[in-house]
Amino acid sequence: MWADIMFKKIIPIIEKGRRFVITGHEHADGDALGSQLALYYLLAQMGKTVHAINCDPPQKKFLFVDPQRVVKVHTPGSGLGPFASCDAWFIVDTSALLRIGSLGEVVPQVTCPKVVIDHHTFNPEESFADINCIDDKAVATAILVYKLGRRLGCRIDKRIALALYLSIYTDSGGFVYTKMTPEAHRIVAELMEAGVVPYEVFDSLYQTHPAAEAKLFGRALNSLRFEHNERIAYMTLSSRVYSSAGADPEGSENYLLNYVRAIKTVEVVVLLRQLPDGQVKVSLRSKGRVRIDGVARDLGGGGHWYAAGATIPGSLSRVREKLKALISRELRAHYSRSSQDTSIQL
Ligand SMILES: [Mn+2]
Repeated sequence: MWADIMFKKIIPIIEKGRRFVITGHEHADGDALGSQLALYYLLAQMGKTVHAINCDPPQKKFLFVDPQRVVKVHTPGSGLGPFASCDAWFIVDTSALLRIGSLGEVVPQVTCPKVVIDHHTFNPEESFADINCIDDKAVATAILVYKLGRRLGCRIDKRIALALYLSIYTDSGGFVYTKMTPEAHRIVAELMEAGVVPYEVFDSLYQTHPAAEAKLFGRALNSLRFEHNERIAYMTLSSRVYSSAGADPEGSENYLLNYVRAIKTVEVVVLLRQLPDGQVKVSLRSKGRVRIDGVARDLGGGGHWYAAGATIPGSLSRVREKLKALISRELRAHYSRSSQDTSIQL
């Protein structure tokens, strides 16, 4: 395995070195933060001096894995500081310099080896590291960090186990995504033996919604309309609804979209939300068969194939009409490509 060959290069660097820096990608998800913290505590266990630094602060919901707040936030323009004398700079959960924000300007300036540990598809054009330890079959970067820790002869203590667990749990969608393996389950078993309590992680991550959000949910679901044989779901929310519900719109949006996307017949979910400035924020989610990035682009926005959005001027009803036409177009294109499903009436 490629990662094994890379471990042979990384281990002597760690064994000989004394000071290390670890960085995760911007807007760190559970895997980026968990891998970063696990590696931090593994190196600290070996008696090394370690700095963990990102371009932006961790999301609040993940702070339970970093009670000592070891992950610091970089101040752009603050110079090289303690990093100038480091023996290696680890970048976890990305191999692209663009994904580490303001630190992308600092990393190329230091002379020490840059070591990427990652599980995303490797793009040589975006690569900057001296060593790329990548296994794109791994369900999480944390699997590689775990294996590296084992090869270094480290103990997986509770702090490390919790960080690794957060990574694997979130990046596997709760151990169900297609990259999940028996090996990853065995590692998870070991993390539980080290003291991780799955229910506590679940509780910290997912049972933290404010009560006001439930009211907002009710209003949003009241506005739910279906089109195209329940394949497209629309929700519309005026700015008045949000202010009266008292919930944080950004925080509840994803939850709402995922809930509606889970309806069996639904292929695409559309949420139209009126912003205080009168514009309409369009959020689109697809189940993974109909691409919606083109729709977002046509509205002047963007995003991924199956999760995209745009912010546009106009009334809720005008924007909705515009979207109906664009999404019908995508559906027609999709179903004319897929010959299996000929029963669909548009
Ligand atoms: Mn990841």
